[in-house]
Amino acid sequence: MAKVNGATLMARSLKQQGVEYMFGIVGFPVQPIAAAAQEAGIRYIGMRNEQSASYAAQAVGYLTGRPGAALVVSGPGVVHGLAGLANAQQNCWPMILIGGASATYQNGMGAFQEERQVQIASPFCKFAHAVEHVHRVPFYVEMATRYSIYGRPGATYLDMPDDIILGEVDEEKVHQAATVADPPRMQALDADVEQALNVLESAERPLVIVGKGMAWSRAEDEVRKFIERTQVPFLASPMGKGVMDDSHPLSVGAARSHALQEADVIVLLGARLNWIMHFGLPPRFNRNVRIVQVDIAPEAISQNVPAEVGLVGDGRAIVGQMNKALANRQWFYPKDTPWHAAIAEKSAANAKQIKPMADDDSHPMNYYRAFKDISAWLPQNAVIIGEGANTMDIGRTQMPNKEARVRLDAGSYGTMGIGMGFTIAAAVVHPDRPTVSVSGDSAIGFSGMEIETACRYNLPVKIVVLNNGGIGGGVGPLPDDKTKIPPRALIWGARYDKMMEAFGGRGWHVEDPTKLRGVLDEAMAFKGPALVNVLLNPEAGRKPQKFGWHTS
Ligand SMILES: Cc1ncc(C[n+]2csc(CCOP(=O)(O)OP(=O)(O)O)c2C)c(N)n1
Ligand SMILES: [Mg+2]
Repeated sequence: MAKVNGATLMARSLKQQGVEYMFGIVGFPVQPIAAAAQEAGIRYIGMRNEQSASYAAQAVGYLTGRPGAALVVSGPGVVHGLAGLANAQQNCWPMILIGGASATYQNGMGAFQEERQVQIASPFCKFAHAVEHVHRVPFYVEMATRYSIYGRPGATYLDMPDDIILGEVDEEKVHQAATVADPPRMQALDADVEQALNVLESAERPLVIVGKGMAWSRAEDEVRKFIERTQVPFLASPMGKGVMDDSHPLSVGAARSHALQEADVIVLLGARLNWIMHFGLPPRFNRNVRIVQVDIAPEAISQNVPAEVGLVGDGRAIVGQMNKALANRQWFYPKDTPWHAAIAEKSAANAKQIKPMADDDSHPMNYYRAFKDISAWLPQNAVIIGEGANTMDIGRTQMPNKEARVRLDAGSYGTMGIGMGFTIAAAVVHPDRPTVSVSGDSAIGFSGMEIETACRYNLPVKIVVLNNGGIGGGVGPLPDDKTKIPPRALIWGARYDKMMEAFGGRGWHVEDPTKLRGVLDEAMAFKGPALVNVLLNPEAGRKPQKFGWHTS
């Protein structure tokens, strides 16, 4: 009778569940799983740190709708992978972490890299389990897949002990599992949809907030129809950007603070009132703001601010319901209102404030000058990854998106180090699109060795490092007394471009802003991985803010 081992069953089961990409680092005991994955037709990408592997796996999940897999060795490999689990949990992105484990018959004996892996993974996972019999591998992979994408998406963990990976069973004895269908799309009650529209109709200063939940549910057509039909101004969350075209006239992006502060009714579409949205509380929000909330998770309704109407279910299905219900109504938000006028006025004032900085050709340059050329250079269909503090926050306002699911950044967990994993994931999922990462010089350091990964697979990623010599700004030349180096300082002008060249890609270093565009064009024309290191003034900062981004 034909026999099959655990590694092969794992690979076949993942493939059956629509898992097309695996990121990992091999070693004891997972090498056979990586080999079997390639054999089964899964694209395997060998990474340099398990953090990046698990960041890449979740980006694949978000971009494709099926979880990506991360494969890590026992003990320290799993511990590194936890960073990705935590990030996936906060972002609500699906992934499956597969941790090798020491053999079950050595449990508790102090085996090589022995760790209580299911226990440490559990707090960050929707489902975490050890596989205890070879024939049950497909059962657990089905469960891990289903939990990762059904309901609120998130991370799952499977523990694969050495003796399960190498153990064999008769093919006939394998517990076959069904293929997980795409998630069912739950709808809201029609009466609640009507109530939501009643609240919206009663608004004087309505605002729609579009979150990445809409991108996840592929609701872009429905959301676009909803905004066009209602004519309500909208604000995108950092990764909800592109569900609506950022350049749409109803976007309040450039008047964010004002819109949040003054809106009297907010329709939250797949976005949470967490720190990114200042918890929905004063002084950043109107004290009496009324909330209509669409979310896939019932327990998310009314988080931080009680929702007047909660619509629980799939974003695309529910916005579609709202569009249908709107067919029976005459109402739309009028074009000539003081609310539109106030938003337009704030946007214009914002643009006026930025213009002199964007036009400033002195060097070292400031952020807005760098972003002027970067955004003019960005191809419209690019996947854009942003990472850093100022680099990411300013980049969010200065690099527009036209499409859904093409903006990835530090996200709900504010994680530095995601950039290279996300960039590599985007490049393998979307070989047809340019992948551009704009990273701070601190941010690039967290996973910088993945530059070798990008070069090894010859992924044509374009990385721009905004080099201000520090975390949120540096000090320029460092003091001779090294004990006096400020904690935020890095080497100003460090040549990250040479890291790229060291591994076979191409790098450029730019100090003169008038040279920046030409260099960016050269980098784009180059067929392989490229890094453009842009020297910024260490003192450059954001335009003066009424409130800081990171504080409430
Ligand atoms: C894992 C992790 N460690 C530390 C931080 C704290 N942190 C926030 S932003 C940032 C880096 C910002 O500097 P940089 O990437 O150079 O961007 P800049 O603001 O200088 O443009 C750091 C270290 C974090 N968010 N995540
Ligand atoms: Mg910096």
